[in-house]
Amino acid sequence: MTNANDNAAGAGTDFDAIVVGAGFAGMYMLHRLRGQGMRVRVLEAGSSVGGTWYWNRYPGARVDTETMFYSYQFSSELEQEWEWTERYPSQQELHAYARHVADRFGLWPDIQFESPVVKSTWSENRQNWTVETADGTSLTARYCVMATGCLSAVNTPTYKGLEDFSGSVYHTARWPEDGVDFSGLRVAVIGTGSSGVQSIPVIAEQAKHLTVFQRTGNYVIPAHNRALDPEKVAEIKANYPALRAKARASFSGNYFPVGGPSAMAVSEDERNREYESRWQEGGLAFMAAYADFMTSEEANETASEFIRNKIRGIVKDPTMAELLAPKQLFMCKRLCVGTDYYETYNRDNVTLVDVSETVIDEILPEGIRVGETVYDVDAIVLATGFDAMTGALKRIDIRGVDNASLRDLWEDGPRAYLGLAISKFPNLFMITGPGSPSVLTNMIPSIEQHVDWITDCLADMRARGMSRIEPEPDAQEAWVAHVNEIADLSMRSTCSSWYLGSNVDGKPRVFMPYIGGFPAYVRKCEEVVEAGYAGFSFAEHANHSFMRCGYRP
Ligand code: N01
Repeated sequence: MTNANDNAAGAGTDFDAIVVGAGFAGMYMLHRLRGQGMRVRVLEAGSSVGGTWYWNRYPGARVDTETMFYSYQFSSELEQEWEWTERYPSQQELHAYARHVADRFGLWPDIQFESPVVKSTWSENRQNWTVETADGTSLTARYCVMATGCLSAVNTPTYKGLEDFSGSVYHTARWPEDGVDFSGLRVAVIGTGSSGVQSIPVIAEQAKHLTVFQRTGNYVIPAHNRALDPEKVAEIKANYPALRAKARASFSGNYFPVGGPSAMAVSEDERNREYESRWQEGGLAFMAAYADFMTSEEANETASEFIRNKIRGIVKDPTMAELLAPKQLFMCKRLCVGTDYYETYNRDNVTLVDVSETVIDEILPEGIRVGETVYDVDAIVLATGFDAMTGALKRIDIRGVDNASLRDLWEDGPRAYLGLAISKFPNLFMITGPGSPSVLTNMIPSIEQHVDWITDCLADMRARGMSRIEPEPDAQEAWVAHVNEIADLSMRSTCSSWYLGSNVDGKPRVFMPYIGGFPAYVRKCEEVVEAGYAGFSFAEHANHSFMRCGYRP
């Protein structure tokens, strides 16, 4: 691996743009901005590229979106030359892909690793950002792009006694690079979201005993992961542009076969045949069986009960099966995709502990206490997720005009225009920020759409001699109101999930992503541009005098 720390040009001096994060968003942003002739520095906390696919190295980690479509589409050469091996590739394969992209597009020299950003400050006098890393280094740039990821700020529960535990504690999203050998150990996994669902079956195979602490049972669709069929791959590659366009035109930016408008418009037999066929096919496409899962409780219950019955059929112990059977609405939390997840609970070395009502009270040196019971363990795996969407941004002390603090301004929830930019924070962009479809879509097309929008915007600005952009407060407020209004139309905004921040103590409950679908959102971004960047203010190089939206002649 090449590390740029020593050889990047211009260290300590001005850049045109600083990009925070070298995940899939930061890498593509770097590529596009360099293509505009900009001098760019990427600051990355980890020691390699890949973001999510660098940090999440837990056992069993793999993507749950079909990877022929969970991949960059900006370069047809890249699309054609890269050979995916599995329907849902492992973290290792995704990380190899990220490294390949960095090699192929020569990204390494402009990325500075092991450089977590702690502060970013706008100077109205100098019209630039000063970005500081944990080691005290500061760099300046006219533009700052936060490519910090939606699910990157780790959520670690504050259990009493955790620091006194005598064994090892791991978080799924900060897994040791050299892996962990659980052979002969009694292991606890806390959390049954996607990370728990993927790691539990793999850890159970290795550990002497596994105790799973479940607060909420989740809906898990089988992955049916398999090696990719070379003929199918060739067919997809031959038709990539059309297939990608079809995916982009779909609500979630995914290439899912779309089912009927309403689960209640068909007979029970027909509905169950549809569910069975999607269960057998596996994966997230189950969500697209009918369009009214999030608007009709009755429709939702049909899918919920189908999956609960699957669990009852798989898990031999009826009490355990009922505990695993989810009680909340289907799709309320992010749907999970797993391999042998429910089957794992038939193993003799696996225990399931319900912590929904009697919670984990404390961690003792020898184990975990729930009520009166102590579970002795040698290692604890926290599969407890993330402070999603806002966490990574709020953990950086971001200061805008008049020293405005992003943390303070977002105390009651995020406020941003299109999820791309924030009023009072000129020349700062977010990739897949709150108020954009982001986590409700296939992330890579959403990332590419934002990166392309930002790049085009900066190119337009340069062509017209503009150097400062900032959303207008009223446009931002109108967008936030719209995001909330359409969230309220969906039952998804009514239940506990990280989409609303309810997994993090003290976090305000606000449905953060835009739920109106990828095509509607893309259209809105295009309309803003067509209307001369409606809702944005610009200033010129010379006098920084403001122009209300519409600087085009
Ligand atoms: O995190 P989560 P994740 N005591 O928040 C529980 C993406 N992802 O890392 O539901 C006890 O979903 C918590 O319980 P509850 C994907 O978008 C993708 O698994 O809040 N339990 C929950 O069970 C995903 O949705 C992939 O009641 C506690 C679990 O911990 C997102 O990342 C793979 C607790 C956390 O689940 C996050 O997934 C992995 C406490 N104090 C992740 N605190 C793929 O592509 C939390 N929990 C496959």
